Amino acid sequence: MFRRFFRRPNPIRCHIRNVSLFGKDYKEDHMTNLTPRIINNLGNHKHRIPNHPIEIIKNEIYKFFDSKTGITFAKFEDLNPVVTVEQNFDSVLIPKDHVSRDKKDNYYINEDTLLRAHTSAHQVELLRKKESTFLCCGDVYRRDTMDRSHYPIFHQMEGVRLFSEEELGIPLFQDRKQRTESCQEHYSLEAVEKVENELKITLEGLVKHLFGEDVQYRWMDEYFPFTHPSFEIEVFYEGDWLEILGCGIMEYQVLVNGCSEDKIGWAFGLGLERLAMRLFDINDIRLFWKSEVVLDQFQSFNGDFRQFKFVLPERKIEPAKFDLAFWIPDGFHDHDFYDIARNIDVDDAIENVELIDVFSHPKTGKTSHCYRTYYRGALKGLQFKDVEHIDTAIRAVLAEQGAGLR
Ligand code: FA5
Ligand code: MG
Repeated sequence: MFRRFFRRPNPIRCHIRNVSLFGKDYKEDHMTNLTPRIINNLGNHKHRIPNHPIEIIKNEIYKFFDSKTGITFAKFEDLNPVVTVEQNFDSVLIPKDHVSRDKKDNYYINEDTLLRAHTSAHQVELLRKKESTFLCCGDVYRRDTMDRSHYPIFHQMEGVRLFSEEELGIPLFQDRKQRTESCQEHYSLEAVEKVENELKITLEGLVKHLFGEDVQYRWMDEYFPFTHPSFEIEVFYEGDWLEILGCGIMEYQVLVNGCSEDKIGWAFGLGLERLAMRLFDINDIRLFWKSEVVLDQFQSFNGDFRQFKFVLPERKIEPAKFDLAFWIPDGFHDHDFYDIARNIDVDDAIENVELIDVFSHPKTGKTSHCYRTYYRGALKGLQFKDVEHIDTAIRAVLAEQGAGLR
């Protein structure tokens, strides 16, 4: 599907040089931080693999929207994950200096192009195609921490529903001069209340459809640059609250960008892995990538998604621990360490990594980081001899990048 070029072959080089993705060539620049590990998994979307738990959840959400809401949502699940900075950030009003644009958090192909970090990247593009009621599902990519609930590739579903004045039956617009906590400056309070109510009823219906009437969930106020007001839903899981989705009333300017300036609308974005983890008791996000085991068990899935229980692999050996301390190169971030480790650890032997110590030398001004890496496979325990080569390769890349190993 895609070719890769290295200027000079180097098996441990972390970042790519020039790359061809889905038949298009991209040039590297100062923003490039895409790794071979990510490229090799690009397009490997779990939401389209029959009987994969991510696909099962996707279909169950489709079923809810198709049968319970009384309206038709158009569905998009094959949009290119390679998007422009404009699509991912500008089109949804993310300010130029917003932290979410940071190189440490995203996989940039170059300064203009990245792998989408959320499915909201497609809101405006679909609105411009005159879609006004849709669900959009896709693989998303983020440089993140390394533990049992974070993976650099996961899947989101975006939902958007617009309303015209005619549909809502009340005036949409009112020049309110200033926005308040509960209402944007352009819309009438009545219209916002009605749409917000519709959003909340819809999403509460979805949560109950998935988890049952007695599910413990709660609404939290949130902030997103592209919705106002904004909310999150959390569900109770393993003794704690787990965030499953963000949502809100779409910013009027997003509708303007999407050539839909005569409407009002809601949007949400949810994480499919999080839903599947809670629903099927899959307690390690790496399991979604162990197709042989996951597909084998879900082969017998009979459609009763609430009764189905995933049998977790039994791992008898405790994680093997390695500590690694080094003087960080300029601009080094903990996400850089996790990404170096992920790029080398192609079989997912690492269960989690903790930054256990940060120390600044009073005389030299240098900073040292110490990381503790826990090695244990999602399917089986691992011994020192199984993972030593990974630790050695991580050290070699750090040295190549100018880290002073201690
Ligand atoms: C967003 O990505 C917004 N685009 C969502 C949105 C859309 C808000 C439309 C308003 C309107 P957030 O970063 O919180 O928001 O991610 C949304 C969901 O994706 C989370 O609630 C969670 O379920 C899931 N998610 C986020 N990060 C991860 C991760 N590292 N691993 C697994 N799931 C994740
Ligand atoms: Mg969030």
